[in-house]
Amino acid sequence: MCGIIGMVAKGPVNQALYDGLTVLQHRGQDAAGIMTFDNGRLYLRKNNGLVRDVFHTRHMVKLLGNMGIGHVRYPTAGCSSSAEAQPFYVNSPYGISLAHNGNLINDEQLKQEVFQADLRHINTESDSEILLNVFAHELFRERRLEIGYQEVFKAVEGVHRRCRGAYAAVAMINNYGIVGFRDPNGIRPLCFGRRKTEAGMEYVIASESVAMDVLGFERVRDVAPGEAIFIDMQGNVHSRQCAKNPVLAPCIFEYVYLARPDSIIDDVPVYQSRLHMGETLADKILRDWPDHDIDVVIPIPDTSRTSALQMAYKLNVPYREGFIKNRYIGRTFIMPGQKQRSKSVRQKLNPIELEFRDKNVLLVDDSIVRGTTSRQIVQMAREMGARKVYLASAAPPVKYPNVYGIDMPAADELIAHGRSVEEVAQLLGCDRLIYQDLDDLVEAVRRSNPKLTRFDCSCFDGNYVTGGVTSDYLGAVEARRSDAAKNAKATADEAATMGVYNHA
Ligand code: PIN
Repeated sequence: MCGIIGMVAKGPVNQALYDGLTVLQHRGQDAAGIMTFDNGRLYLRKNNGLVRDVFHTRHMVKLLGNMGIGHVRYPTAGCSSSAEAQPFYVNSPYGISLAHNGNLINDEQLKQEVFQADLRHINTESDSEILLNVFAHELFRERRLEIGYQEVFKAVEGVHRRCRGAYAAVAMINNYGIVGFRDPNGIRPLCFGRRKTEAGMEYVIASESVAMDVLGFERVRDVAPGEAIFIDMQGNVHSRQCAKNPVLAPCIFEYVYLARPDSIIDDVPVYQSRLHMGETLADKILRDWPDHDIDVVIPIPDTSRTSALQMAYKLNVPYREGFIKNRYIGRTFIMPGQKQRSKSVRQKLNPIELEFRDKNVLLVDDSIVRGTTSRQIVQMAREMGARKVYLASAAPPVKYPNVYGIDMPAADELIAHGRSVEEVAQLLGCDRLIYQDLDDLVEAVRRSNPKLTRFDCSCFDGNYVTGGVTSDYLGAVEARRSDAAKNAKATADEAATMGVYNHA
């Protein structure tokens, strides 16, 4: 998962892009980058790390210009080399840079095409570099010295024809402007905003509306699936539907966990959808377990708080904060001769005994993925003296891998994959496990915008909205995502970095 932003303004954009990336930081903490354009030149700073660590004053002063794009990255395929920080850049045609959120599923085939038919070289393992080269090639087809929005939209049409998967992207074309586009299913979010200044209108395209709120922009609307919005350097805005059969099917996991609660995605306030999830989950308990003996509802912070609050209200049971989250998690230092030890859940979440002792507690989480933290949390609740420990998940069982840009483990590492609810409950060690039903989750989100008829729910039901997700493809994804593969890649990356330094 990643966060992207692009801006065409009347004054310098460096600080605004930095601030925008800071509020999109939850979408990726692995790497960050900003590319700006000024007076015929590009300026770039990108590296691994958090936004506040990547950009120092010495970098910021050099990011000149009134137009730029930015990116925060969360690795999707288990890669974390700094060479794959975004934005990416190609110098032909015109000089194009791009920031991408999502994942292409026909990347292998595209990589071949890009090399053999388009005569372009891809230098990283990143599908975002492929997306950039496909876009660049489609723009190059026109072979014009000067272009306008018509050519830009034609190039996006070409991208939609060739690329499969999830992509919300912003691309900056030197001397022309910035185009934002969303795949024909609108799987990953993208929205458009503007701000009036004395010098004229300024425009922004970003993953989430929260970036607009904090920058003082007005959220105009979501970018439609398949649509492209082009803002030229003079500040003229053009938009067009560039896909043949666009069908909006946003990723439902954005509402469950990924997006900030204060964002609005596809006209659904994320916070409100989480309240609704709490309601539908409480309804399920009242329906299936009318004589429940829950004494207290306790959220597992942070995301689940909104749903848990509404659940408690509907169940007419007190809501209590039973876990305190440490906001400042430090680094883990590995001393010579020691093995890496993962931080215990206790270091991140400390329980308050008073809320557990002799009570039947209902713990609420947004989702259960591997189940590793859930198991430890259930254990902690027992150690604190809880009589019964029940666990509710605002999302249905996560059973299938995500191929659209969320870094989820391989299927056999998902605790609910191939297991019944009872089996999962037993593994987690809880007295009762209540999952949201998928229909209820869909209903909870739709209640805020009934026009939404489809969602990508693939990690819950295994239906991949783009089609083309074959078992061969899933096998390859799993091989890349397994813990073993990630460890091997990390060692290789480390060795590569050392090699570079040794030669310098
Ligand atoms: C954590 C949100 N949430 C907690 C993410 C853990 C699954 N996990 C998904 C639960 S927070 S596990 O609110 O952002 O702090 O099932 O893989 O162990």
